[in-house]
Amino acid sequence: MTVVFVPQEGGGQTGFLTISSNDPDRPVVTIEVAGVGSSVGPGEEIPGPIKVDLNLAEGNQGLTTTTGVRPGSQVTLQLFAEDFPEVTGYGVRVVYDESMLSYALGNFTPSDFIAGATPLDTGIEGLVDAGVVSLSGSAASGSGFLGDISFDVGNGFADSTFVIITEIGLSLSSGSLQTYPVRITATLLESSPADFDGDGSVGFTDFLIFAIAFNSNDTKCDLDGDGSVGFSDFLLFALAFGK
Ligand SMILES: [Ca+2]
Ligand SMILES: [Ca+2]
Ligand SMILES: [Ca+2]
Repeated sequence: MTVVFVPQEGGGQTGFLTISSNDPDRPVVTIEVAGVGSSVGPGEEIPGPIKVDLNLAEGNQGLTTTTGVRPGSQVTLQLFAEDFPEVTGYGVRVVYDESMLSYALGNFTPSDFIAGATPLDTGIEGLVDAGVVSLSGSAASGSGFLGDISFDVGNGFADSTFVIITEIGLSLSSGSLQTYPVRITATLLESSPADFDGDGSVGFTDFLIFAIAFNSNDTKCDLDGDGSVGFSDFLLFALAFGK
């Protein structure tokens, strides 16, 4: 039986798990449970044997903050093994703010780091467990690309949000399970309103879009919201340029 702990606030939490059954000797069993909540926000990083990278180019560029995130977009984290012992499987527990992001089952796409391993993912709102297990006994060790995990950005997204790996589990070839409590954060930031093409920065292509919209009533380029694209918008655009 798996018990999932999703605290509404950080810090230590305790409670009781009561199991009622038709066992005549012990019809009710009460178990004390405790856990530590880690909030979905900035905090001290606790590294582990998996790294995240928000730069989708091949390889680990170590990008842990990305801009240009907007409602309706999708954010993908690349996962990388670092000096794994010989493993037949691995998993990560990822928490996120469900008012801003959502995870659809199947949005974890493993690499062939462990040949022929079977992907598994499960989750509830705000939490996903994803990983692979080798049913054939194939194993792998060392460092390398593990796969992609993607989140959909909802209409509730504004300003910034975080995706945090809170636990890593490795299934060792010896048969034992090694777990690591970690805190590995990917920070997702909204883009500037002047990033008209949504590529994450305000650059020359945005200037071209602005130039075309100048003197029109294009709402996207009406940065001060006065109903038309004019000189005051140009000043706001100039302030954002290059950021
Ligand atoms: Ca990369
Ligand atoms: Ca841009
Ligand atoms: Ca305006």
